[in-house]
Amino acid sequence: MRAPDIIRAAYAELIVTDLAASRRFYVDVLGLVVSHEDEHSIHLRAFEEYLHHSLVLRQGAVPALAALAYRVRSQDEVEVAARYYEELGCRVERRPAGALLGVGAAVRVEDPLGFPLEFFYDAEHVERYTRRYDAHGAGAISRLDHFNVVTPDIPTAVQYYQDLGFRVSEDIQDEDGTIYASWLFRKPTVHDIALTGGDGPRLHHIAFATHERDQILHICDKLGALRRSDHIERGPGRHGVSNAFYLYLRDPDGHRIEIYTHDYYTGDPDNPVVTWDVHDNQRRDWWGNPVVPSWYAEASVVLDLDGNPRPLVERAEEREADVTIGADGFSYTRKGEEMPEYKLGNQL
Ligand code: 4SX
Ligand code: FE2
Repeated sequence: MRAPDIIRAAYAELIVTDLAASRRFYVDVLGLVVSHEDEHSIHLRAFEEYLHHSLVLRQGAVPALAALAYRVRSQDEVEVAARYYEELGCRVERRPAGALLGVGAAVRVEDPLGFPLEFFYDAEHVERYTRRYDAHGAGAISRLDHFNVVTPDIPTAVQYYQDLGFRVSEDIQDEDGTIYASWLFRKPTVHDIALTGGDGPRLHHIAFATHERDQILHICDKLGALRRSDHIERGPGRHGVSNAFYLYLRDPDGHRIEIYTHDYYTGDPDNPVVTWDVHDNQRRDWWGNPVVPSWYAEASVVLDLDGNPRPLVERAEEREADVTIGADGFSYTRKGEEMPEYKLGNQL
């Protein structure tokens, strides 16, 4: 059975414990556009999106990921996805038209890595706010860009995604060939999905794109002005991997949201893969700023299709945080040179 023709990462459904608090964060602070809301859920989109939603917030008891949705190229591909996962022996549920607000007949699966995935094509079109500059504000978020998930066995996960038709753009390895993280794409950017090595399945973050770095800096300024700087977890900064400008926020439930801009085009068939050394201090922050421990350690619980939390499988291989914690002397800014004394204290 061939793999479905996936276009891109399209939306995420998150369980949140206080819908009103989430609304204040995603709508009042981040400026996402409400496509639908009722007492159980809020469907949101960013300014350039014309499909009904790129983020669904659903009220629930425990913060968790309920689904990551990929858009496929046609309605026929939804059934191709169903058969593909049936053949893999995965649990597959068809959601008829009308079952999911804003999207047509879709399929949800529990994938081999333990993640709840959705495949859809038909979707309700809504107003695209591209030229609604009156509504944008200085921190305008344009569109969903990617998902990042935590999974214990990166080579197995990379193979699974390559079989689905994704291509690797960048990864992080050590000299023994241990792979700590990998970035893969369908749309011609650095990624639709990033695989982060750790106990999984867990959701590391979902990322939205802005057009400009200024918009990310404005979000920081706005959070400061609102005395909500505690939503900022990491950044702003420049990634090594992807070259994107970034900011990581934590929502009121602790779900991690990245705001991301200025990665690069990857669409040619011979797009070169970039491999980073796990000891390179500039791999995750091009300016060499340390990554905060919570960024490595914390991630959201993932639900099965019944809404129950998935048990975690531990990562057996070395963890990136352990490789880079402490003054092990193996990290470098210039290979072969010692780190200056004042840097050794914050090596994570
Ligand atoms: O921290 S990394 O520079 O490895 C990185 C993390 C690069 C791109 C991303 O989207 C990300 O979340
Ligand atoms: Fe990211």
